[in-house]
Amino acid sequence: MATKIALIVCLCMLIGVIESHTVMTNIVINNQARTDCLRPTYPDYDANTQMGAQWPISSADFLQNGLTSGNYTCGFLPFANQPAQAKCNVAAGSTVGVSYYHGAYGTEDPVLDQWIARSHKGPFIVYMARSDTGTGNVWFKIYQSGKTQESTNFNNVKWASADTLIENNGRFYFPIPSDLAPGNYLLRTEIIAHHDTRLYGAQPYVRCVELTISGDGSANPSLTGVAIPGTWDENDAGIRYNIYNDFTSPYPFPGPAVYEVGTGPTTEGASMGAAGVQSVVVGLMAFLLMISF
Ligand SMILES: [Cu+2]
Repeated sequence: MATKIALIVCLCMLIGVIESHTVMTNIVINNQARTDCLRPTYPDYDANTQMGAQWPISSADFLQNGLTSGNYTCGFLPFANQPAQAKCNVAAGSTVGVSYYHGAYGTEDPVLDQWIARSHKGPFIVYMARSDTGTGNVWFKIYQSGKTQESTNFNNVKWASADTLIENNGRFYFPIPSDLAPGNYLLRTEIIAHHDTRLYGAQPYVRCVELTISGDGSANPSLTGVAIPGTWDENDAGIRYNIYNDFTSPYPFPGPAVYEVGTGPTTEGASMGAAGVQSVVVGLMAFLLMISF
């Protein structure tokens, strides 16, 4: 009996180790943590598939779902293309947070590693798309953070993940562009953990949130957006980056440049700005003057 119990305990610990990565668990808007506008993901642990919510969408030991699969858009299918229970209202220009959870798994520090294991070094990147599905050339990057402290000593180099995330008690904060046209958007968060470069370069942790943006902006950067997947793959320099060998060189972020407020294309047929209305009125008056002579 004692050996049976010992065996069960041992198996549970093994499952814990297998599952020990991280997952985004909520979005913090106006100091309120919301879970209802997150796209679904795996249940915490699925015994049938031996998969869990905390799995990266690809890794050295999970090759079949790479950065060219539909899983890369918002996370594991079929979960991640199911609608969220609700959309979260966010004012353009406001700062939001997202939280991660790991649990006291494995042999690393159970307190400090409750959000993510400290080994999981890499960037944190956020995209948005004015889209319900995230398919097509719709994604634009709104935020990225790579190395947060440079050093020629590996032990003193800090990364957004896991160093800054752990320092911030499991949360990243970033601003929503202030000039976005109001409407429904997907927000896509991605941690790319670079601790395991053996086969596949990286472990991306991806999840999407459904937002309704409010404000009086008119920018629609999705008009010049990129496809995810499809714009880069597992051979991208930012995926292949080796944190142990390359840490003194700049981190080459995958994907496009971060969207700069004020530079975006505006929504076709969107409300005309005051200057636009003025020029139409002036033009019409000139035309009436012309035909009256
Ligand atoms: Cu991991």
